[in-house]
Amino acid sequence: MPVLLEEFVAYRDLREFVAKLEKEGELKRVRAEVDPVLEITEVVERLGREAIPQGLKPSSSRESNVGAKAPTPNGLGPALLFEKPKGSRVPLLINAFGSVRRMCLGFEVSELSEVAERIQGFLKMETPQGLFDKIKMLPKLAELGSFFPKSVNKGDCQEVVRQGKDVNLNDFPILKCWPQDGGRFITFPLVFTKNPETEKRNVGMYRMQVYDERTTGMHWQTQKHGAEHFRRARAANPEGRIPVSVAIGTDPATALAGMLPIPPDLDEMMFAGFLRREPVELVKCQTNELEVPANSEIVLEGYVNLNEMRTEGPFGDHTGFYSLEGEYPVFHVECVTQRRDPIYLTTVVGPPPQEDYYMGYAVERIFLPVMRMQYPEIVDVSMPAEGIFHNLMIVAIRKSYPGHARKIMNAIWSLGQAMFTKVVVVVDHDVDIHNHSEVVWKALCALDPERDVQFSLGPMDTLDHAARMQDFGSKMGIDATRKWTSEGFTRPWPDEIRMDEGTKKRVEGLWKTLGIN
Ligand SMILES: Cc1cc2nc3c(=O)[nH]c(=O)nc-3n(C[C@H](O)[C@H](O)[C@H](O)COP(=O)(O)O)c2cc1C
Ligand SMILES: [Mn+2]
Repeated sequence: MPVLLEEFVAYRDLREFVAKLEKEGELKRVRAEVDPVLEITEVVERLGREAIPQGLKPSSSRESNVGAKAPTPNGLGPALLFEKPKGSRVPLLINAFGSVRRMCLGFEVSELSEVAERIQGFLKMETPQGLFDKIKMLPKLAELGSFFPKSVNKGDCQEVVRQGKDVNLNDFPILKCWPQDGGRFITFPLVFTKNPETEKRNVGMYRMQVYDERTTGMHWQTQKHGAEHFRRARAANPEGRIPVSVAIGTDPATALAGMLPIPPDLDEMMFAGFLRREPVELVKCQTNELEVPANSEIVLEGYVNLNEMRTEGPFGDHTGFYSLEGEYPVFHVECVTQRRDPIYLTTVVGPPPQEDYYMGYAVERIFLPVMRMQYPEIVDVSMPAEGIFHNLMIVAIRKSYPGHARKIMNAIWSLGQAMFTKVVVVVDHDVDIHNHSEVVWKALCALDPERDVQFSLGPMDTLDHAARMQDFGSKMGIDATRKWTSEGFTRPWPDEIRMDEGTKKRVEGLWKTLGIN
């Protein structure tokens, strides 16, 4: 077993994480009044602009890329706790996960690969079947470490309860992020629903546009699990409604579980328990049957009508462009429960890199071993920030047979949310894929475009504004591996230029005598 469970004490809640960040010099308090309408975004942007050139510097390592680390992103500056957001008495936390270090602090590991190793350790316990079987084995891990969520009777998230007319979302410092945004958006929610057929819980992070004191949009995109729950319930009873609850601000592992690309009907709260190495405590909502993390700062309880849609957006998105208006379901808030002194957790998405790049990077590192269990030929993957997750995935493989690179492209397009990947570039195992200059150089050198580019059609990210239709379009795979005789390439493939060690050593010995520097 790679990790001793006793070594860890999970964060109780968000404020314990805030205290940790502060202790580690990773958080700044802003005592001046700043407006959640645009100004907070600009403060965060400014931090990012100052930090980026360093933050995204690629590793220059030319050594083995197996188990390669982060492109040493130092992040986008510190986490910020705005103590006096204009127009609200609730402090606002942002950029809490805006660096690899803070992601590690969130998961209580010194490197993200430790999380990956824990998963790998568990996955190795049984004969591999399919990828999904493996992920579904996670409940078995729960038997080992009892990571299943625990129901409790009381939660700090219910210290204050407001219902009906007392509900007012304007109590909270909800951001309007960008000038052309359709309004204020809750950007870091955990949206709880139940599969109406299996009763299984889902938790997704879906942004919510505030329409008025008690109504928001519910932007679950069509391929997401919340949207599937909605469709199934509507098919059974088009005039009905489904209960929905939204938790804002929990301990870090739980807060991040909402964005994890795990299979349908696998409980994100169980996965959160696995990540934090302690079960998530859930408390029953006051006005509907759902359960939410007892340690939440704020909970919105309510329902979504199955026959009601409303225009949502535009919204300055993680593509760096505004996603256009669209028709989405509407969330009616019937009850707000909260702590006496809640912290409002939020984030800004926008031109890359933003805080969500670091969240996505953690997902990339954590799920690599899961991919490698099914496809051991995959040595490593990299999703550059500029590729905004779904536009570009670089995959290094140990190539074993003709057409191997194309098999991997098709694998990526069939793998959970990796199905959205617009461009897959497959390179040989000896390319340092975290060094994007090296990838551009070597991939282009390995290419005969007509021969090596392959197109496919399938589901696309809703946010892809260039696709021929919303949610459907083409993908491109680039086989940038060395071509083999067995693939029809008959000329010899040249060696890469490298100086020999003897000469390097001799010049090293001579260096000082050369008078160059
Ligand atoms: C900051 C942030 C905002 C997001 N906003 C949305 C959103 O508005 N709609 C959506 O469908 N997915 C959004 N996502 C991605 C989902 O959270 C992610 O795809 C998740 O796996 C969905 O959960 P599900 O697989 O249970 O549906 C967002 C992710 C992050 C990190
Ligand atoms: Mn899910």
